[in-house]
Amino acid sequence: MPLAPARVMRELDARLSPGDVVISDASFSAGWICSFLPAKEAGRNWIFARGQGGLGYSLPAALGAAVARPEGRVVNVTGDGGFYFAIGELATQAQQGLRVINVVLNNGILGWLQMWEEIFFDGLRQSVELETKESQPDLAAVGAAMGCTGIRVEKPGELGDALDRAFAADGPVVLEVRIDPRATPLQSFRRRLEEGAGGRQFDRPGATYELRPWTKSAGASVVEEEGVIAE
Ligand SMILES: Cc1ncc(C[n+]2csc(CCOP(=O)(O)OP(=O)(O)O)c2C)c(N)n1
Repeated sequence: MPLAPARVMRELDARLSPGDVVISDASFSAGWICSFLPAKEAGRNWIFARGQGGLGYSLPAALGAAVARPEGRVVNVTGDGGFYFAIGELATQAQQGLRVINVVLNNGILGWLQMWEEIFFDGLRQSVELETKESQPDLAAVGAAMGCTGIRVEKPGELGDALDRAFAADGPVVLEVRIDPRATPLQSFRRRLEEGAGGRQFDRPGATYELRPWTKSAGASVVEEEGVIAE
């Protein structure tokens, strides 16, 4: 506890068959799949939001895949941030009775951006939280309200049964898994977070990120006065 996303991939792997489709949203979901979920066969069965890496790709993409493979099983893996982009399409999945398992890796935060801010903006934490202690969206309940089976998992030991239920369902499922908000599949992020103290100090080739010159909006001066943006 909190649950590691690699465990989710491991449990998924045990239940997937050749021909099943896995769709990844942008951000860490793609890294968890690539690192820990071996493809069962060659072919276009593992589908990623590449190109622009647009969040919100996977839920509607899963709709298309499920229509194309009505006998198959489609698993959509997404973060909570990406999931929010296209939540209305859950109703379409339900209307069409599509056998999509929407696995939401819910870390309560825009994880990639939070770590990017922390590493490259000297510990800044701004506009990334998707919940507070007092207010946490219940995504399994959202799924149920939209006509899907809603399942919520918080403990690693609950995961197997939850996935068995999801794979046995005849319509769409929202399987919300609360995961560790500090988990990242990016080795470079892990290393930099362990090393700490400002990403601009790294001297390994390819390990530095040069910020482009700032374009300041009218409101930016307020932030500057607080000394958050150092130039
Ligand atoms: C449409 C779109 N808007 C913004 C971004 C920039 N972006 C990349 S990763 C990320 C955070 C995604 O958060 P979440 O879906 O919760 O996944 P996590 O990073 O926590 O794995 C954002 C906003 C993007 N890739 N696509």
